[in-house]
Order: sequence, then C-alpha cells, then structure tokens
Amino acid sequence: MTDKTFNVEGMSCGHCKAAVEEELGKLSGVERSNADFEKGTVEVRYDEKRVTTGDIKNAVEEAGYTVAV
Ligand SMILES: [Cu+2]
Repeated sequence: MTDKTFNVEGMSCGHCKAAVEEELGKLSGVERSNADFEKGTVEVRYDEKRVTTGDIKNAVEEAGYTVAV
C-alpha cells in the first residue's frame, strides 16, 4: 500500500470533502481517502499495482476539483 497526499484546488466545505472521497472510493485499488478542505489536501492510501496517480487525479476531476502538482 502507498500513502500519498495530493493538493486539491477548489474544495470549500464538507460537501466538497465528501464528493472527493466518494469519487476516490469508486476506485477499486483505493483503500481509504481523507480529504481536508481547509488545507486543500487529500490523503489517499492505495494499491499502486491497481491504481495510478493519474487515476486518482481523474477521480478528483470527476468530482469537480483539480489536483495541483
Ligand atoms: Cu463544498
């Protein structure tokens, strides 16, 4: 398992947090995620054999936010 923190732009409340976490939860290789809208980050624990950082970025974008590199 890999733990990585991504910077997410555009989150402003608990709804945003939930939306990001829900979308990441749809990826079968993601064990858990914890978004923090105040810091603008999401910590993701995932299986790097099944999920790429690109998949994670796509999921965050699917939720309506942007991953800042
Ligand atoms: Cu919000």
